[in-house]
Amino acid sequence: MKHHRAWVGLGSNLADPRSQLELALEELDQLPLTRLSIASRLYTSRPLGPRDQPDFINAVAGLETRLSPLALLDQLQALEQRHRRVRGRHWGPRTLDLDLLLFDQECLSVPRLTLPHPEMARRAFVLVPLAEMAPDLRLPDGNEVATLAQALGDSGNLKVLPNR
Ligand code: A4P
Ligand code: MG
Repeated sequence: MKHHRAWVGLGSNLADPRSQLELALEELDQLPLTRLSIASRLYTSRPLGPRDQPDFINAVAGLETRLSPLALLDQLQALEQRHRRVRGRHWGPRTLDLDLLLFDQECLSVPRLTLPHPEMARRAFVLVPLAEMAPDLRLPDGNEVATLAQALGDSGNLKVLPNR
């Protein structure tokens, strides 16, 4: 079975976001037929969308997987559910959000999954961590991640989270 390279965006703004992300990175490495090959630093950013919520912590992970895109999405959604369950439903829907950003150079549009992730080219909290790990990476449309990241500049006030 062929190995694929997948990039996953992680986000959290509830219930100790740093711990949510650190645990999630370990859990990504434990998924079936999958290993974590690289993880970005953790970043804080102001919420995109409704502003009356806490700042986010975001990161991006590079996976090597033999799962199909939809099988990987199943695993990511199950992992999100586990974080919600552990923390209880009162914590709301943002204890852990996992977005499948890229899967090789595949373009896909089915109801459950759009590849590349349709918002990624507009989000500094995705592009900057991704460019940090893979400066030469391009989207299937030919755009370079690092160039897109630079074009967004300081949108969202993205900052590297200091070590604890
Ligand atoms: N889906 C389709 N394509 C994909 C894909 N490439 N990756 C479907 C993941 N899921 C994909 O996702 C909704 C549905 O999208 C899923 O059923 C899946 O089949 P969800 O995570 O359940 O719903 P959601 O999180 O409420 O919506 P969505 O669209 O994922 O929200 P986003 O885009 O993740 O935005 N601001 C900062 N600074 N940092 C953040 O991380 N995140 C959000 C959430 C808003 N503002 C933010 C951040
Ligand atoms: Mg999501």
